[in-house]
Amino acid sequence: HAYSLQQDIVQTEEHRVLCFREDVLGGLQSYPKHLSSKYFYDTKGDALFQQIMNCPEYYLTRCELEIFRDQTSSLIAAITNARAQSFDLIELGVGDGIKSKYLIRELLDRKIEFRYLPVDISGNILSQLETSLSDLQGLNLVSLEGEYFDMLREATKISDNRKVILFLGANIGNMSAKEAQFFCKDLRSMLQPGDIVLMGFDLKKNPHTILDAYNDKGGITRDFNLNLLERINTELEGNFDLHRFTHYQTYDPETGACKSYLVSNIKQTVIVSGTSISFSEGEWIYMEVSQKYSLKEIEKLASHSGFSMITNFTDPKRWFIDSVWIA
Ligand code: AVI
Repeated sequence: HAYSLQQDIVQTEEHRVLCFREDVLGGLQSYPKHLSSKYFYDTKGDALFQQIMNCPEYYLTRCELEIFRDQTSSLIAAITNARAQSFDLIELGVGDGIKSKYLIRELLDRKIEFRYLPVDISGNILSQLETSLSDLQGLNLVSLEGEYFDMLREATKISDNRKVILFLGANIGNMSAKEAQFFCKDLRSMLQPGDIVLMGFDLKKNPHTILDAYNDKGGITRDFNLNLLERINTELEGNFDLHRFTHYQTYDPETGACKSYLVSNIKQTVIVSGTSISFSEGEWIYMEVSQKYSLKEIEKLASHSGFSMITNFTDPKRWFIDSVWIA
């Protein structure tokens, strides 16, 4: 039995690398070139993202933390129902889970019955999370490592409890506006009437404030982007020279799209898994979008995907919003 389990682990690891290679080569052989920011989060990427969240320019985490710290009771009122029915609290892309810990602690203190199922693509961050939650007595915890919908399906298999989905940190922003529409529709199709979604959005604001958050003076965001090239070097036998690429960040206040690119400083050829990829001087790789929303756009996203917006929570500066929807 132990042997077959070991085999299983090896196979999923092989499959993971296979998908990674296919995505990377597909993206680098397209025009324009692109990579997926979901691959930012290896062990080094996790650490860099922690540093970003502590950057003075990166306001998002602090704003949402304020919401969770100062409005915990109202948040609980919004996600629990009158019948005090037990529920599954499923968090997609949990990361370090510091914000949700406010909620979880309060739910436990009030003896509200629930189970916590954090989902993340990074097994590394999930084990860190388990350690950080280990002081919470009586927490019923099941971590799920993998892609959002695969794990949501797993969670649905485990039980048919009422579901409360947390999707915080403006993770939705890492999808294009179109992808976000599909995502929310798919999410709705996996839920039952009465299930709740609590989604964090970064709001449109002074474009300088937004651009600065992704162009930090310390260059952490640059390193965060470059780290994906390093990951490709290590995991896919690549030979990217990180010094030959420059981070380029943009924000378009009209569409709300904040995008990052890596630009090739020179004409060059890079090998990835035995495949040659050539870059002209100034050619870019599109790395990530961090989409910003207005309240109107959030309302539209909710209603077009079959949810009703029940309430919203914002920080005092009104820079960030946690929107609560019911299926
Ligand atoms: C995880 N995600 C919401 C972050 C964001 O703001 O888009 C990732 C990030 N990229 C650069 N800085 C932070």
